[in-house]
Amino acid sequence: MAKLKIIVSATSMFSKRIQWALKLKGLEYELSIEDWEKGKSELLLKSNPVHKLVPVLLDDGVVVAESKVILEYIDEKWKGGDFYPLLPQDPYERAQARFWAQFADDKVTLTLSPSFCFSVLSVVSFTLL
Ligand SMILES: N[C@@H](CCC(=O)N[C@@H](CS)C(=O)NCC(=O)O)C(=O)O
Repeated sequence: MAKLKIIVSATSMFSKRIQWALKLKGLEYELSIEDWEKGKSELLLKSNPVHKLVPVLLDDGVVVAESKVILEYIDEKWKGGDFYPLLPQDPYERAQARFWAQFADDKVTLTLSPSFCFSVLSVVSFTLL
């Protein structure tokens, strides 16, 4: 299997949650780090033409964008056995996890300073994972 690649930027909290998820699953990956000062890379523009945002996951010929979509893809593709489940099994608990993940994206990231926001989203995402 080709190694997973994620397109990220160094300070992106949305990118970090993908890195944590892959680590929790025990999957190896390589990073393609955007340098915003140089503009967006051809790889990013080609891989996420709709939003042109990081993170993007490249998995053996398929491309997945949007961090929560990527998390669900990872959780559904690498499940069972020794793979750590990112979402709880119980439907209500899954709904709660999704609710707070959405809350973090919609509210916390918009209303707090970038550094504090990063800390809060880190805690929230990690709790959910
Ligand atoms: N809803 C997206 C948000 C992604 C996002 O905002 N990415 C930022 C970095 S944290 C980005 O790529 N910014 C570059 C830009 O705004 O042009 C997700 O969850 O993946």
